[in-house]
Amino acid sequence: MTKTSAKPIFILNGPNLNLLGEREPEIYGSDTLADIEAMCAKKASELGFSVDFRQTNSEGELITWIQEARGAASGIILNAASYTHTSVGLYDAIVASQIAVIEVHLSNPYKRETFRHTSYVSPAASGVICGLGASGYLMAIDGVANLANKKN
Ligand code: CA2
Repeated sequence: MTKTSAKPIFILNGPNLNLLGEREPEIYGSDTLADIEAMCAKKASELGFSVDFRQTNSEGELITWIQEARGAASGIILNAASYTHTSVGLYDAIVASQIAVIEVHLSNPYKRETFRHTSYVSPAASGVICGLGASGYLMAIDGVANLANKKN
């Protein structure tokens, strides 16, 4: 069923992800963030959703966007990048948003430095996908669509 009236899926990206494709392709792959946005828009449209795809280097802006998503989004896909490992503010915003959040990471933080093994997002998230590169975003779109369809 096509849901042209469905609210957009917010896809929120944190600090330094604007650099994707420029450096560290062995860790993060060679797709740019614009490439990932285009893949996500295509995948979402096949499922009857649109995406609102954003990137910021600011923790406060990420929190403001999570607050905005309540009532305005079908769900959130969140790659909070380094703030994943540091931000109680993000945890509080996700809990307050009462909206499905799927945490995504391109790399597998658990295979990396120990400071990446803690996530302040995971305890508040509906699901977590990591280590699968850009395709993790597409899997997360499936996840948000399933959760949104169950709810409606
Ligand atoms: O694997 C992921 O998606 C991460 O969220 C990426 C974050 C990192 O802090 C997390 O532990 C895991 C870093 C994003 C920085 O992206 C860059 C891309 C190209 C060059 C340099 C940084």
